[in-house]
Amino acid sequence: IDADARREELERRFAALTPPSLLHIGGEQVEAASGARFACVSPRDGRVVAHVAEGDAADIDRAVAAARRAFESGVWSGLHPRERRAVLQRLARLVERHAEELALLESVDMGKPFTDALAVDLRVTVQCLDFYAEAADKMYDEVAPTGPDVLATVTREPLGVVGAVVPWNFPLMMAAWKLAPALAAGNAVVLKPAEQSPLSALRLAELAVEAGVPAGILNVVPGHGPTAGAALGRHPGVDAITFTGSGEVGRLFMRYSAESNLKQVSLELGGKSPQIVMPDAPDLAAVARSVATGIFFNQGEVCSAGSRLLVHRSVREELLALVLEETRRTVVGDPLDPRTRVGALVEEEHLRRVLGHVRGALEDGASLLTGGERTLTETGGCYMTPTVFDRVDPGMRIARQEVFGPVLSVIDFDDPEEAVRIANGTEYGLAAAVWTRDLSTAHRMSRAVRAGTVWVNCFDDSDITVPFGGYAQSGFGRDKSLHALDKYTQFKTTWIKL
Ligand code: TXE
Repeated sequence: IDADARREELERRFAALTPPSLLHIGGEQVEAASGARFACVSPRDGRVVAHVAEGDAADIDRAVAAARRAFESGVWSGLHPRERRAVLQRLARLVERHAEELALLESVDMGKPFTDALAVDLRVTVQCLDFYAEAADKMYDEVAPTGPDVLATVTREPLGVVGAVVPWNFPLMMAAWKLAPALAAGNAVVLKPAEQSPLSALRLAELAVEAGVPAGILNVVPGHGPTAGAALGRHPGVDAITFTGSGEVGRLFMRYSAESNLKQVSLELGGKSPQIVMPDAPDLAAVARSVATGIFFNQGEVCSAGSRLLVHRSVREELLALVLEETRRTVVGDPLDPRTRVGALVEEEHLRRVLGHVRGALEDGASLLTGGERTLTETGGCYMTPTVFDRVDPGMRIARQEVFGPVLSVIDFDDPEEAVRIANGTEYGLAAAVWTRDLSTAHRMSRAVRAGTVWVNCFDDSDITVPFGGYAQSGFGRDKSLHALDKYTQFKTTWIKL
């Protein structure tokens, strides 16, 4: 296809859309109680693409009340699980049918390449809805081995009202990871999308109504963190918070819980994932491609981004040359252009934050091999050139702090123990990769590295069937897989004396 023609077509299609702009509370689309709206600015070109109703504490109150009423009524939790399955499957089909429209909203709203939004975010969202829909009527309860005079059952019950607070890097996919298992288990949900990227979640709420999700079971309230987010975290009517975002705000949610009703909290926070390349790594060209994708995919705005390349000294020169070649080849530009691999960073403030990390690395003595600056484009917008720092010491800020941008740090090592020590030497523990041909090395290192996911000879490969989440200060609780259901259910013991 002609890339320019495709880009123009997508531009036309977006211009013809009316992006959703109202809160979804109790099955209705409503203005914020205050009447306020906030501007959605596309980082693609700095243009305002929508004015979205700005929810605050009053709207969170309304949404939690609607969710509580709907939950207590049994209109969802009291359904035969098979019926919940059917509704969620209908939602999956609707999302599939509207995939291009949703990918377009996502791409323009937060800057990721449309191609990736469609191929990754939308595909995973549909898979996720289908997976938990299917799980809804296949969860069996337990009978405990209590002996002949007792029948003790251990049954799963929904928690009630779940508050989901999600970030802007995978807005729809993160929402799906939270709400699909929560809804499958019979809960009602109040979702607060990030203020930078509310559009796809609002559209999802419209599709949920069409799919037959009862009024009040899925509420979506866009708004700012310190107002709407905090109100949800502190609300006495919320039974659990499921959060993905920064460590700083994760800590706040624990405090909100402690200071309100001790609601359950699960946190998926940042990362500083190492890619460890051993001297016997298979095919360095393939490693280089994977390293580049692992850090530049989604502009590096990925919690599991492979931001540290830990390379054995014996292969470092060869690998570094290949990585640099891949980096310089990575096309930065308009998210709607099919040639683009790295789109726009989410907003000016974030671009400034990432450039601040670059300055810090230079001050600390890291050596800048390529990038490190804003990319200027014809359309304006928040673009950054893929960046590689060499001679990074594990103690430097750039090796310890999450950058959340297209910035790779190269760190050398001499033996596997040193590699593991460096890998485990940050406060995070979300993901890691090991590249080696040796089976024992692969097993030993994946055991020794403290991370929720360890990839061997690949990076970022995944599937809805495996859990995702962090060790250490990358958080606790797992998204994806059947284990995610543990966050949205509680166990009841019923002890019957016979
Ligand atoms: O995250 P925030 P930001 C990291 C990444 C990034 C940094 C800052 O390093 O550079 O965090 O990004 C809501 N009370 N990650 O500022 O603030 C907010 O409205 C209640 C890692 O965007 O954590 C949004 O819905 N809620 C990451 C959500 O929290 C509050 C993804 C996330 O925003 C709040 C994103 C408050 N006081 C950023 N303040 C990952 N793990 O993938 C904000 N929020």
